[in-house]
Amino acid sequence: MLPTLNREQLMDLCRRMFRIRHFEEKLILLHTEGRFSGHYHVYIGQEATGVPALSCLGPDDYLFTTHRNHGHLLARGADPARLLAEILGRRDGYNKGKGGTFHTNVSALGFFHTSAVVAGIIPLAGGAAYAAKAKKSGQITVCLFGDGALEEGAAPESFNIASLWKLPVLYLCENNGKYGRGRAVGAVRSSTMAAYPLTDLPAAYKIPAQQVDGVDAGAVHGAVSEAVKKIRQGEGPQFIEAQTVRWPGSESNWPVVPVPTDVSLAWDSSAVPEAVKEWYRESDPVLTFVRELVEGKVATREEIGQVEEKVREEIARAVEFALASPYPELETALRDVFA
Ligand SMILES: Cc1ncc(C[n+]2csc(CCOP(=O)(O)OP(=O)(O)O)c2C)c(N)n1
Ligand SMILES: [Mg+2]
Repeated sequence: MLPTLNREQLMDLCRRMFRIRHFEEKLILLHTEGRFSGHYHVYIGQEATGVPALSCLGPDDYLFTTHRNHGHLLARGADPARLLAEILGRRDGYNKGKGGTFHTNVSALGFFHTSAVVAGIIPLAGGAAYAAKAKKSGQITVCLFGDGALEEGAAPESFNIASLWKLPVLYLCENNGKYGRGRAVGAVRSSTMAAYPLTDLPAAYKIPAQQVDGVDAGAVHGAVSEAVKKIRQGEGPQFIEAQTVRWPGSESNWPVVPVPTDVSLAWDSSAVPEAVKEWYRESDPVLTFVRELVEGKVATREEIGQVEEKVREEIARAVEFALASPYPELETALRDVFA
């Protein structure tokens, strides 16, 4: 389902989804070429959650994100060149190369903190929401985390206080189904939680909680815009579990691209290896969105192809920029860091 937005807005969502997909695929390539080392996580397969969800926010709202932050930052408008430079540990990165993939943060876009400590941001998001409420600033906070974060004690403790104090915070839990398959909303899918569906946990703290198909941009946009409206009206915290299907390229410890994304895969999947065809046909959020744009007569295949081409060029420029950026100088190692 397409979000209820005008053509220009829908094409903007399309552009941002392509930007995430091509950025991440290029990043994987750079890693296999040995251009950077260490562990990293990509947002492929969750584009139809982050992009429409963050489009519902105002420019002053606060965000918190995790080890899977690249997609959230790009969805919010981060410059792919500076983001890539950061991930590669370069001086021109958003955090002068000191945050890296796990802690890239863009405060100018409202991101307060990025943390690879699973659930570490959930109490911090409560603090930001409390501050906004105390200052009556009207800002809301969006806390983006994975299903695994609910296993941590920090989650229920934060839900309790957020509910008691009616804090203006949206908990957007992206359940990428590490141990589950299929995407029927309401199906029993959890990570290693004894509480399921996952919405039972916030619901126990009287936080309105719902599940949504995270591959369906329209469903995500509808649920998030409704939740944001309620939070702004002073109704307190809201919880959304967006269910996506894990990208087959993320099955092993190190991401691998089974087939490079090209818009043509939306209509012809013959180039996709048989073993992963089902995901690309049924669960790829970018290809699903593109098909909906064409079926809904929002854009032609050619027009969407042109958007993708521009994104490819932009990502190629980002790679050039990031690789040309020097590493930080040794004597700056202790600057801008907390100790
Ligand atoms: C407190 C803590 N425990 C364990 C880890 C190791 N760890 C990194 S990612 C991850 C899985 C997180 O799952 P989820 O929150 O569902 O995010 P996903 O990677 O599936 O998007 C774990 C356990 C960590 N980073 N922090
Ligand atoms: Mg997960």
